[in-house]
Order: sequence, then C-alpha cells, then structure tokens
Amino acid sequence: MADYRELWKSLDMDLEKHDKLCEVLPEFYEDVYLSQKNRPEGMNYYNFVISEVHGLRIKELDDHKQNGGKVLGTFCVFVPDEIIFSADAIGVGLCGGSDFWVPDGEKVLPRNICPLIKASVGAKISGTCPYFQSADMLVGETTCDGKKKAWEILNDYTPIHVMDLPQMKRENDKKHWKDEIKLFMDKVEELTGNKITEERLNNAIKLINRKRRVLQRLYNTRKADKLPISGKDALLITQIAFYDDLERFIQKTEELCDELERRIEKGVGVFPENTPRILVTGTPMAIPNWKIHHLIETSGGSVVCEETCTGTRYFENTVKENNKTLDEQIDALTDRYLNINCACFTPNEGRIDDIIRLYKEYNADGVIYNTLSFCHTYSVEYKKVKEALDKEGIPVMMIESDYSLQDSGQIKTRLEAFFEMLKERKSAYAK
Ligand code: BJ8
Repeated sequence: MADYRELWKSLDMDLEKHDKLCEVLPEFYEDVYLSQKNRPEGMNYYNFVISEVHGLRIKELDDHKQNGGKVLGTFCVFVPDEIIFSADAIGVGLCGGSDFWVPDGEKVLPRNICPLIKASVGAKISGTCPYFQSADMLVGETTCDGKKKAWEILNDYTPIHVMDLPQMKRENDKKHWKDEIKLFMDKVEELTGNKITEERLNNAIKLINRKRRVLQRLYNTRKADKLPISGKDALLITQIAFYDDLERFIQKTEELCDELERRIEKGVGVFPENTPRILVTGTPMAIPNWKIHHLIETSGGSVVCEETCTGTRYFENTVKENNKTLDEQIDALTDRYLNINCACFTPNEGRIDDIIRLYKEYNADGVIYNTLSFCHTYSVEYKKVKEALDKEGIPVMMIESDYSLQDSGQIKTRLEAFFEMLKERKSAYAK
C-alpha cells in the first residue's frame, strides 16, 4: 500500500491513534471475510476497496478538493445525495460502525445511547477517521433524539447543517420536507459556489438511480434458491456504496452481478442446501459492523436480505427522472425520500408491509429483528412488527446488541436454537 501518512497529517489526524485502528482492521477483515469459502471472484474489488479504505479513496477526495471541489459527510439515507452531486460535490456516508470509536464518543456523550452515535462522534473527536477529516461540511438530520442532540456537540468540532426531517407523512409534512430540501440546496450552492441547474440535477438523479438499480440487481440474485453470494458480502457491498466513486462502484457491481447470474444458471451456491434463509430487519450496520451477519452465517444460517438503511431502504424506489422544471425535480426527490420507512416515523405501518413483502420475495424462513442497544425507535417498534409477523405465521427473533463482541457467544447459542427450529418447521411443512 502507498504511504498516505503525509496526506493523513495534512488532514490533521491523530496518527498514533490511527495506527492502532489500522492494526486491527486487516486481521478482523481476514477473520470475517477472507475466511469464507467459494466467494465470487468479483469480491476481489471490494477486498481491494477495504484494503485502501483510508488510502486511495481519501486521496481521490483530496484530489477533488485540490481541484476546488467539496466533500460532504452524511449520516442518514434521508439526505438526498442528488443535491450534493449536482453541485459537483462528493457525498460520503459517515456513520461509525466500529467499537474502536465508542470510548471517545463516551467522553462527550452519555454512555446509555446508541453505539452508532457514540462511534460517529468518537470518530470525529479522536481525529482518526480520514473521511470525517476530509468533509467540508457535515449534514445531520432530526431523526432520533440521540442523533439530533449529538449534532449540537459535533458542531463544536466542525460545521454541520441539520435537515429537519418530519416524523409523520401527512401533506404538510411533505411540504415541509420539500422546503428542507430547498434549504439544503441553498446551503450546498453556497458552500460549493456552484449553481444547481435543472440539467445538473437531472444528471445527478440519473446517476444515483443507476447506483440504486445495480444494488437492486445484486439483491435480486439473493432471491435464488442457491445463494450465489453470502449475506456478509452483500452487506459489505452496500456499505461500500456509501463512499466509493459512483461510476467505478456501478461498473464493478454490474460485473459482479454478471458473475452471480452465471452462478445462478449453473446452480452454484455458497451455503449447503437447507441452510435457513434469514431476512434481517432493523437498525443500520455501518462499516465495519459485520457482527450480526457474521454470527448468523457462522451459526448455520444465511442472510438473504436486509430491511435496513444499509440494505433495501437505501436503494428501493428510484427518483422519477426527466422532470421538466427544478420544482418538479424537487417534488420527485421529496416523494422518493419520504417513502423510506424508518422507525423514527409515526405511525410506521409501511415498514411492517415491507418486512412481510421482503420475507416473501426472498423466500426467507425467518426474520431476525436486530436493534442497536438504546435505539428506542427500533426497539419500541418491535412489538408492532412481531404482532404482524405472528399473524402471518412468520418466525421472528429479536437481538439487541452493541458493537462489542462480549455477547457473541450468547447470541450464537440463541441463533443456533432459532435455526434448528426453522429447519424442523420447514421439514414438517415438506411432509
Ligand atoms: S433512516 S435508521 S439512517 S435515522 S442513530 S435511529 S440506530 S438510535 S440510524 Fe437511521 Fe436514518 Fe432512520 Fe436509517 Fe437508532 Fe442509533 Fe438513532 Fe439510528
């Protein structure tokens, strides 16, 4: 790997502490990812991206900045990337998924909030994440209370624009969200000095839609009886989609999909037959949070789909293209984004419908409802989801966990019992 120390230094990073972070990641990746058998060849690209996660991509962002471009860091799939890219800026997802950052987050936040928030804040204040350090502006949003209040703290370290996301989906909420998108547009224009024109926004809408479509194509391959790719690998690809170069990501993922479709034709799968197929639903899994997928796929299960923001919520529903005016384009963005069913909305019946639909589409055997510790919106919503799934006869298991590995043994035992039950259930139906 090239030497990026000068670059990191120029980003005002804590190099000593960053070295410690870089020491743990390769071994961790090897254990979780490279140990898998029969991985598709196309995964080599994503291995490469991970090996260069703090290197090449940061250099690309730096080159963009040297040429007068701006980088914006986001934390939620409600923030419209189209606005960012139409002003020739680059958007990168910044949610923290590593336990490494939690202690720094706890220096300024209470311990009893969600690890995603603690890790995100910790990543910034420890000066160990080059993505945070590259961002000219962060974009927060009023989703859950923990995030909303964390922006006030992050604002002491770096400029942050906060989008006021409504928590209901009535007509006036739509109007409000449209106004918020316009305000965001003004802010991005001011930061970049670039005017967002109809043509630029149209192009950005098309580009981001292409990214969504290739992810949809990837997920479609997971509907096959014999899974051509593991859930862990699919999760990794979605996580990388949040920060990789768009054109390259689309091209490499199309190539991988070609390979996966060939595998389906030939009947090549990565799991033994009768491995229980699991739909995971719940809180997002920010890179490098691979914990639940790894536990599932090393305990006798396979993940076939994620109803999460690092899954279908990120790419389902494209934005209507070829609108005639800027106003129509903003309407199209408003509609697409307010269609996402996050638990911070009330009521949130749409998410229940999504879970049931995806369970059927992906031919799943059971659902794992995963929530990060102290995430109230998702943990409270479990009751409604469980009632609906019970009615449909869909088996569900809830896991509440943080980024540490302390509870892994206990979760594994529960998963093994759940998968046994799913297998028995399936063979009873088959009789
Ligand atoms: S659209 S899920 S990315 S808010 S930070 S709500 S886990 S306590 S991330 Fe999210 Fe947008 Fe919704 Fe998706 Fe819970 Fe943690 Fe809050 Fe979280």
